[in-house]
Amino acid sequence: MQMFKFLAVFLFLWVASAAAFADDHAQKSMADSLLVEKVWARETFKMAKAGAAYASFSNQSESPIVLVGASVEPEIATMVELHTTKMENGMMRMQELEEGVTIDANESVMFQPGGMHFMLMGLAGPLEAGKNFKLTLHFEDNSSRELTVDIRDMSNRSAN
Ligand SMILES: [Cu+2]
Repeated sequence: MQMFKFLAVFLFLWVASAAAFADDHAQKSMADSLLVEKVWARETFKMAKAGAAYASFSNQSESPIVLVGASVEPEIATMVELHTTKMENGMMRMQELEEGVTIDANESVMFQPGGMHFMLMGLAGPLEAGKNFKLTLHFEDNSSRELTVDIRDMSNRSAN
């Protein structure tokens, strides 16, 4: 009899944990719900201390995705900030997006020249056209996603 009780409790726990596990996986992480395209950076001059990277994002889920930050290896730059560009008194000014960037359900957001961008601060060396580097995106739900950023030459001004 004792053995049956034990078995019943064991089975209950097993089923409960299996259900919790399935629940966990029913909802995709923010990182997995995002379609990322056109990932690139502009080459920099030799002595540049900062660079910019761009990408376009499409949220393919029914809930908002919040990009809270990004990072690169120290061999590339010391830190990455999310920036936007605003016209102020006829001057283009960059501003940090401290709250991150929210991509609403089924919406797209473009990071592109003259607008939002990943600001690479403290470049370890110039970003050279033809090379690439890894950029990791960090999301509000603690998921992350690694991107390969292709470096393009200055003459290539289009987002493609
Ligand atoms: Cu910037």
